[in-house]
Amino acid sequence: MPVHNNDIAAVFNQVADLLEIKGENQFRIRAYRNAARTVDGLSQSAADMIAQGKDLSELSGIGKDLAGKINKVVETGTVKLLEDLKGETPAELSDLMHVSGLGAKRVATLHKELNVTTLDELAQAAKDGRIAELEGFGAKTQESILEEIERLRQEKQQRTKLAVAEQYAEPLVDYLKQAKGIKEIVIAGSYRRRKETVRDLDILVTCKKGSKVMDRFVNYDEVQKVVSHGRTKSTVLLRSGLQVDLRVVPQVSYGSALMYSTGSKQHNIAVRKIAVKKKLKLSEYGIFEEDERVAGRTEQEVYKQVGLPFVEPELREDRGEVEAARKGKLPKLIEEKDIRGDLHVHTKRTDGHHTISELVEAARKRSYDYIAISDHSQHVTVAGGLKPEAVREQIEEIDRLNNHLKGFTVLRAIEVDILEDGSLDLPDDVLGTLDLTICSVHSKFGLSRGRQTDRILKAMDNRHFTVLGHPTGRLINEREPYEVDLGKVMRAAKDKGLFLEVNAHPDRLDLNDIYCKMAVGMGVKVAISTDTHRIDDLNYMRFGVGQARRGWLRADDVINTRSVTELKKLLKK
Ligand code: DGT
Ligand code: CA
Ligand code: CA
Ligand code: ZN
Repeated sequence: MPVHNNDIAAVFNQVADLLEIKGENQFRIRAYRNAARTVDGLSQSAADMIAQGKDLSELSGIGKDLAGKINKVVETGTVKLLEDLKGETPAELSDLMHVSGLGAKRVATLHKELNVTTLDELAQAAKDGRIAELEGFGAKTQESILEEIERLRQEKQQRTKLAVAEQYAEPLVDYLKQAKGIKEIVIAGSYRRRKETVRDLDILVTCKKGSKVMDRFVNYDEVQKVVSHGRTKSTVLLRSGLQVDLRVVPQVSYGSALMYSTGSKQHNIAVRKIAVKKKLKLSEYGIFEEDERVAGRTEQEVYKQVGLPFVEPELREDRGEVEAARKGKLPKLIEEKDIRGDLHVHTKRTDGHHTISELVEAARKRSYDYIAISDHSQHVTVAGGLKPEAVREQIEEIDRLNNHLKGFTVLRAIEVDILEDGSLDLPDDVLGTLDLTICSVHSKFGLSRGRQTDRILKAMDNRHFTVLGHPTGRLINEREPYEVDLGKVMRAAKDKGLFLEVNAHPDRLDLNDIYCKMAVGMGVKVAISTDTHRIDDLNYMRFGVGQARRGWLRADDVINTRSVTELKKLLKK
């Protein structure tokens, strides 16, 4: 099994947790935490970097010793230090550190005094009333520990896909907007950063004095449980299981509160560091110079005060955006209105639900200039994949349609399977009549990393290959990506002038944000496509664009921002 960056980060975080429980030196602990974060934020797999002979000690916060440890984790899945620590301190104790309100000291005490090692034992000890009796704990702490464990258990269940969260968020916001005296209302947090999944919704409101927005919130029909109800801050659980936080802030703090609750936490910390250097204090309440508020009404104002241009929410992940902002090198991100057409659309002929004409009409309503009809190829029998003869019929239909259409083009395409041996699922003479091909893996997900990569590379040798469809095959919360070396794939795409898809379907979002950033870094262009099966699916474009923005993509990095003439030139290369 190849070792992923988050596995390496998990090893370092666990080392840090166990060192902390042991009461070790703070600097040493912080070094491991920083290393975990650095590795987690890499836009490339550390294992790949090592394989390419790169020196990891050149990464910020990674010295020779840590670089050596990363090597060990890649080789063996762990490091000796962690195994030694586990010999002295039960590894499960690091889970307890995630119960908020329990720092390392308290975890150590609970272990020593009550022999608690797991979350279950902790819950039992709390239920028995044994925690309240410990010195420095008390009944209140005991109660909040129980609540925290319950919350953690729920959190461990899945994060909510962004598209699903939207379905709950939009009606709620419409409902809140009807409260008297409301001024601004915005959903901040990971939702505003357009992260593919969210844990909860963080809503921010400004309103006139005496507004009843908070009461309105806790009395919403869909509320299953009011977790807390305060004057400026409340939390509810919706029937869907989604948690929602609502905060009311004064207008003078709106910008700083918005920035704070948009996050990410790491981005906020990075910006705050810059503020501190300028002798400014940045908090959710505003920017203060010697206790005098100098900014806070708008986010623009807050960034400006610390000497930065506005940073788009999708970039706020502490993946280099603060540094880029400082140097005036933030990318001008792609916007949905830059998109001129959709390059992955299915019809009734396979598993879609509409005719080409219906799809054309819907695409024209979105002011597109073109769509590519890309039904499945024969290998996908469950979807009624097309045999060569059926592809020819479809091409004739497309050509006839194009003769009548003015100012709109239907492109001839196919979503052709990449077979196990790397060949494409249709003969060259058929593929040669198309404007583009979306080449996808739909079978044999379990191949080893080497074989899966070779399979795709071989497919890319076919001169009719244009776009690699949903490049990792993952389904969010449902199916892990297959093992593939996308670094190699992208290098081949770059060499041959081929493209990767950002599949905008909210269950896929594949390429993800990290891989989008990797593509930009390597100069590989992408197509953002919806994989439409029903007409409404064309609206998924916004999720693809959101993911692309999180991956630092500009309009120029995306081929379907081109006019049809320019696009055809790119496809011919
Ligand atoms: P999620 O909910 O896991 O999908 O991700 P977020 O980013 O929405 O996280 P959440 O809901 O826990 O917190 C919302 C924002 O509040 C977060 O993005 C940044 C801010 N925030 C939360 N805790 C802290 C903190 O301890 N320090 C700072 N600076 N900001 C925080
Ligand atoms: Ca959140
Ligand atoms: Ca929250
Ligand atoms: Zn597909």
